[in-house]
Amino acid sequence: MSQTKDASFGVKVVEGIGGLPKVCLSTAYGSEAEIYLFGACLTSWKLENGKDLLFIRPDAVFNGKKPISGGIPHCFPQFGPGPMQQHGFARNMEWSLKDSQNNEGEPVVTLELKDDPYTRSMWDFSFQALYKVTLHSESFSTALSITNTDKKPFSFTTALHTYFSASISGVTVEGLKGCKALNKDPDPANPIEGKEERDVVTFPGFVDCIYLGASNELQLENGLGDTLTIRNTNWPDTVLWNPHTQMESCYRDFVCVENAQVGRVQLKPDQAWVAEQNISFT
Ligand code: TA6
Repeated sequence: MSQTKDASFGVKVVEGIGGLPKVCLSTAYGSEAEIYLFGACLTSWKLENGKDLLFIRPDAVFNGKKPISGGIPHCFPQFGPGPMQQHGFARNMEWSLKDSQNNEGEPVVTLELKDDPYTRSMWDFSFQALYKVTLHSESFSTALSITNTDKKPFSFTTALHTYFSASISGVTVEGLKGCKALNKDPDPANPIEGKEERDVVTFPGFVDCIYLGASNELQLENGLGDTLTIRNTNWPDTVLWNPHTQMESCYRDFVCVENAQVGRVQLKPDQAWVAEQNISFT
């Protein structure tokens, strides 16, 4: 890929679908990303060739109420089902754009979410979430930090529920061999414990599996001819999900490979937890 400089790179906020504000990032090298402030959802990541490597489900709504189904929704402060709504509240709240910069042709934005009466009604703690996204020529990086701004301790679980564009019959994920697996198929309420024995995981049917203590580097072949490397720091777990015929209209076109923190993180007042990921085209 050429590394030609272009003057029209940077960060701008425009009206997206449904009139929702969206932050558009573009590098000097032609790559682009879009992040809706609603849910701090990174909905699009394109390389110079214009191909979107992320996926938005056809049933996604952009109404500022329901979470955006696709891209990279946040699950916070709860991953999956539990006392709160599924995957917590961060994905259905408007985050604010706290900072935006250009570092030598690579845009960096930081989005922020804080507690308010709505979050307090479900989770009675004061917190600050900061989500920093940096777009590079052939990759992007995210850093999520959660700070306890309360006077009492709290705990949470979280994930970045990434939807990748894919052709599911050709998808493979490498790097999970040896991990402890919690397989939610057939009963999500009673996951079956096991160990991943395969070098290469494929998606011949319904898949919903949590891998504990996963590698900090995975390789995803998306079945469309692209290889992506998913690296992380301090995201201890990985979740693989494809709904198969539960979503007949679109299951062939995406796969979710999620960096997750399924065990509870405990934070004392003023403590912070930070986890980073980098997703690169190889
Ligand atoms: O991360 C996998 C998962 O937790 C699945 O169990 C499935 O429920 C999925 O997320 C979809 O969640 P959503 O609420 O976005 O439809």
